[in-house]
Amino acid sequence: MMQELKRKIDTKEAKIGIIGAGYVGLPLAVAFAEEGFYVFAIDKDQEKVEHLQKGKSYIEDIPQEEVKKVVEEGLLLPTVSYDVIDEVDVAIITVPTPLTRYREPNLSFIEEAAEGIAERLHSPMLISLESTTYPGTTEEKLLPLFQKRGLKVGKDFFLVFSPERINPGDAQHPLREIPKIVGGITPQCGEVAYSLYSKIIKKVVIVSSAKTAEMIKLFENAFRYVNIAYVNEMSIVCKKLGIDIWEVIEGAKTKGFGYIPFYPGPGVGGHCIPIDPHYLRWHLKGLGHNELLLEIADAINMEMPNYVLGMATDILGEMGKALNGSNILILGVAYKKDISDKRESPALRLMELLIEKKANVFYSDPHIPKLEPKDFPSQKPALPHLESQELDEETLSRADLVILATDHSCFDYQWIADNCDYILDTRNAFKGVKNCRAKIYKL
Ligand code: SAJ
Repeated sequence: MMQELKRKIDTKEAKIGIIGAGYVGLPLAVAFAEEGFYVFAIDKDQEKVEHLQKGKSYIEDIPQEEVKKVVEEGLLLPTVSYDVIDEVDVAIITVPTPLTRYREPNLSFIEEAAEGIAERLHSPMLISLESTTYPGTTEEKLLPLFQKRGLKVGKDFFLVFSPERINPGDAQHPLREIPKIVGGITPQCGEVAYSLYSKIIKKVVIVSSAKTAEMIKLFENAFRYVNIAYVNEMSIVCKKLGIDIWEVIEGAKTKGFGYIPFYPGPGVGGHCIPIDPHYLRWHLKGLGHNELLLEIADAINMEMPNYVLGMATDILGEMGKALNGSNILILGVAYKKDISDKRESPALRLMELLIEKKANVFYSDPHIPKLEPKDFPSQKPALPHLESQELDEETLSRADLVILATDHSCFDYQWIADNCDYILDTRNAFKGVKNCRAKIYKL
């Protein structure tokens, strides 16, 4: 069976079903289709499927013409139906793995996808789980579901975990260039997945097990989370010592080895970094191990919006003003620079805190035209509907305090600093500004 499946992959006869056509699944589907595979992009969002069927892209990194071409060639087949799994040789799961409101893993999307496959499992077939999850998910959750069909893993079907490493907005690291980790339930599983992913990705690395691959993803992202927490705390320490953290970081960078620069900010946003460590922590708690470092890192990173709120309060205090009734302009609400993704954005948490203190909050972010109550962490209906303000002299003059939360490249920092009085810079974005009107405070 393995040889038959590998042959179909090598000859590109193999049909691929990708479940979850989001920022991970869609680029993967387009890449396989461009290689000449028939690819079903399976998504329960009818609107997304219709968009794709019209050859339209809803992912910034995937150009319209790339989608249009493979759809018109009949190689990319968008559908809402799992029934197509009956005819695929490969099924790849790229569904979201968010947190619940209580910051615990929400595996419901993976379970739904796995059940959809299990009902239609046939031989031979490769299943690859890409969604970030805790070590053991593939072996403990997916494998038993598939084995119930009476088929043998590593013989009749092949099961791997292969972490997604898509980096939205990062043109330097396109999908084909990002090394792909593959960990199989059996060595044969890893081999089959290796032959599949090698068709579209330059470097594929087989590791010894699915749970090793699951751990690698969490390990690499928890590394970021902890190091960002470290530099966030050091920014608070340096403030107390009257030392410029940004100069300290630049100084440490001169060493040139044994040090990797991270930068303080208003908090940690995104769909990976603040989320993934919780999958590990939650799993370890279940095993009776209280993971301390991640717990402390989370506390520090989650506290940053509050810390920035405190700085804003002190700055307004110097003007004899209170937060209550002050006009605060937030520059940049995306979770990081030059993208339009606002998931878990710390700027939104900061805005919520300011609104709770009855400040008049408005924002300007060319990447994010509007905000609704559901965009804010608490999702309280009482939160405002806001629209991104045109960044002109009138908007700036309305602000008692301008807070730079996301350092988009499109902002003209010299012009901003020349046209307002007080700035709180949480990203050192104004470092190049000279002789300006504004008094600039920074983390
Ligand atoms: N952040 C800081 N200080 C830093 C770095 C990041 O405050 O020094 C903040 C960002 O502002 C953002 C959050 O942390 O709010 C996450 O930033 P990120 O640069 O880690 O960006 P992400 O979330 O897009 O992370 C992705 C990850 N890619 C995948 O998981 C496939 C990560 O592994 C990449 O290293 C990262 O992009 C990247 O390098 O851009």
